[in-house]
Amino acid sequence: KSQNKWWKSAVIYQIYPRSFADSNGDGIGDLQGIISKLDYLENLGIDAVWLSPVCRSPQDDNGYDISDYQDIDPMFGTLADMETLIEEAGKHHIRIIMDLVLNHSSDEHRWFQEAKKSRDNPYHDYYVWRDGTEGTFPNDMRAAFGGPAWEWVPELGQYYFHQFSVKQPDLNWENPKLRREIYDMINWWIGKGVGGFRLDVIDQIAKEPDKRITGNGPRLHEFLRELSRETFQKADLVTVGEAWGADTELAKLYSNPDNSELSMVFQFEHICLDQEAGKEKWDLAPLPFLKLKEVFERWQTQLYGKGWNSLFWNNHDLPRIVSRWGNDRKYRVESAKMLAILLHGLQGTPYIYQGEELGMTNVRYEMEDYRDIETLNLYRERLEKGYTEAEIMRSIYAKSRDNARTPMQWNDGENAGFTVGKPWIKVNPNYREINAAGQISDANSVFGCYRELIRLRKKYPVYAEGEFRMLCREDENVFAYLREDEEYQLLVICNFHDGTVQNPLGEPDAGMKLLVGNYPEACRGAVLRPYEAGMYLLD
Ligand code: TEU
Ligand code: CA
Repeated sequence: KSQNKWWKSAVIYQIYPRSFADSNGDGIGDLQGIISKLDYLENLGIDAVWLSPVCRSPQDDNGYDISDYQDIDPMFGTLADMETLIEEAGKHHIRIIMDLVLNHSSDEHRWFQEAKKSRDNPYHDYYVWRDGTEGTFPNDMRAAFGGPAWEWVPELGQYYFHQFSVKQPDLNWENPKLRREIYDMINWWIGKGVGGFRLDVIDQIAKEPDKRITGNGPRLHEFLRELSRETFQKADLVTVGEAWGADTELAKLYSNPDNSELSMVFQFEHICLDQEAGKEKWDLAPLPFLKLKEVFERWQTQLYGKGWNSLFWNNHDLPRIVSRWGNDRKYRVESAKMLAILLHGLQGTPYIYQGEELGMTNVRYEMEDYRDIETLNLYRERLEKGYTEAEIMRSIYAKSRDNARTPMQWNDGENAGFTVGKPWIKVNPNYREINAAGQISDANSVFGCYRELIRLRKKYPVYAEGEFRMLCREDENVFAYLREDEEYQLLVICNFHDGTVQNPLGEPDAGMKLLVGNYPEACRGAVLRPYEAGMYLLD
């Protein structure tokens, strides 16, 4: 068992490969493209890259529908390219974390092709089937991307269960043969030298559809402990489970310091706050700021010493944070840095999603320019339900997953330097102002701020280990907290508001050393300017 927890002071960078860098002009990002940007990533200072899926896939859900777990999709390159990436990244002190999609496979996976041949095919029980008659579903469960969660296979006279698209049949974790096959596959990747895994919707593997159970099924942690024992515990890896259904108690199980399950989870409590209670993410509501503070405080204090947090504002499913909870018009740079400072002072492992370090923003496309299956289905469904076009577009502008999937903005040249061909999805038109080339050598850029925050986390153990204390809990504009260990006290003050506010902590005194801020001159007096943020070391 490995006790070496390198990932506690690491910062991880997420790459969405198809939108990162295209090396061969087909308009789709690829592995050689990533290899060509390793210097950029090393300069930023990150320790590991989480790669969204690059395995062979018909791309119904952009790679989250895998048809061969042990091969690379030709769109991204070859297995040899993947081996080169792992090796070259290593030379840049970067580990490669793969995305494991274990809740479902593609319907084009060999297992599923076999499974639907007959009820007594050895692979039939790798998936979740129910008898029935055509048109009468086993129950009324719905799939995440719309429509029923059951699909009829006339040849078998059975339905298969799918929590996501029809092309993503759910795997049956009750079957020990399937589990063994998955462990062998994972160990094969470990043998290739990957640095860890991100586990897609891992809280949904132990489903019991007859009881309408999808998340947090009764056997979930039993399966996870077996998975961890058979695979992850044999190497020095970081593992992070995507768990929409995790509260702090469950997170302690997942990230138990005894290493019996995973290193940490992604939990989404903070990121679901700006939607109407009990409704969908498309049903927009203003962010309840005091609630946001309460959620962070609860996670920071309850996991202290008992589990491990991941820290994120963004990923490939979420809108851009500067557009969402900052201000991408008047205070783009200031608010992007404020959000970075707020998050990077907390305990946990920070994740930066590609382009976040540049302050990349949401987009507003014509409907025909959207690509995401979830967005396309939503548009159709809500039109049918009688929503107006304007209402639907408002939700899509705010929450479409394509906000995160526009090509990485490398420079102000054609297609933002992402491709010399025609990009698979349009580039955000603001790439002439917002791009990496304009920021990498500017310490005052958003990039410069992220780079500094990463450097500080490596320098002071208080970031990884310090205790968290919330300050001025009731303040409706300011998010402020302390982190403390025996040696250091770190103070973070953030004005979350787009106007000037009173600093509830009063005027900064001479004993406060500013480590990072987001205005050119340090704060004077007892006010905080719009989105002003500071991270201080106290003596
Ligand atoms: O996402 C899990 C998930 O539940 C998503 O459907 C999420 O709710 C949605 O994107 C929010 O709008 C993971 C992956 O991150 C996502 O990209 C995949 O589409 C999904 O699993 C299926 O594999
Ligand atoms: Ca390409």
